[in-house]
Amino acid sequence: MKIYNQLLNTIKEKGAAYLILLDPDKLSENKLTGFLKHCEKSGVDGFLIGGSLMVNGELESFIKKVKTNTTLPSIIFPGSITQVSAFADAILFLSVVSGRNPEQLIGKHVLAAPLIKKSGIEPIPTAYILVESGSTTTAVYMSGSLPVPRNKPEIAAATALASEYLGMKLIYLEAGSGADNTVPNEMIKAVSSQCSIPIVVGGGIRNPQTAREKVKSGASIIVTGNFFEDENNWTLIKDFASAVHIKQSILI
Ligand code: 1GP
Repeated sequence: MKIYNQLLNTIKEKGAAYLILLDPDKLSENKLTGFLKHCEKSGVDGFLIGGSLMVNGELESFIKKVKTNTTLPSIIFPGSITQVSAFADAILFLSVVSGRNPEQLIGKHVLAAPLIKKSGIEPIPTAYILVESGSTTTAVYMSGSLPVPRNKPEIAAATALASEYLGMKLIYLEAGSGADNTVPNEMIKAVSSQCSIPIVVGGGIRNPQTAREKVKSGASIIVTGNFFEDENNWTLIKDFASAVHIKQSILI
């Protein structure tokens, strides 16, 4: 549980952790090195790597390049069972607990488990809760399941609590990459009032203030992806990091 414990330590020290999602389809390998350096000096705590739909990117060579250019943890955020690589540090072992599609709840996991064992990387059991966010997101479509209605925080809270009782180590409240609306603060508060494991929040977060609101509502890990696909936004990475690191900053 090395990487999981490292995340817990970061949460304890800084108040919350800030992870950036790297999608090999969207970040070209020639821009990658510069981006990683920028993230390191801006206070990012680690990377998620993957995507619901990987069309062009070659995951293995991408992860190798990430690992040679940063010492920050590289955690696979798999969209399918082909996204397992021994070169990463860990993998979110995601079960789409918001849905009722058995393949996404346990089926794919049976196929992936031996591959993860063989790779030697650390699986982090994660309850993945898709939250309705305006229009149909890739994650919802690809999972073949319904998201939790955004005005039903009590459903998210009960789902998260059941997941914790089942032994999950993280709750991931996902609005979806590029979501119109982020996970509602009320929902994060409801989940946090029920659960003692860390809550990850991602999807549609486009400014540091929003990231800070999610942390104040009870998120322990914030994930952003899309926003930094535009190189002009890279100077804002440090503002996101200090907004998330609520124990360390006086900002916002
Ligand atoms: C990670 O899917 C998110 O949970 C990333 O979302 O690309 O909208 O930041 P964005």
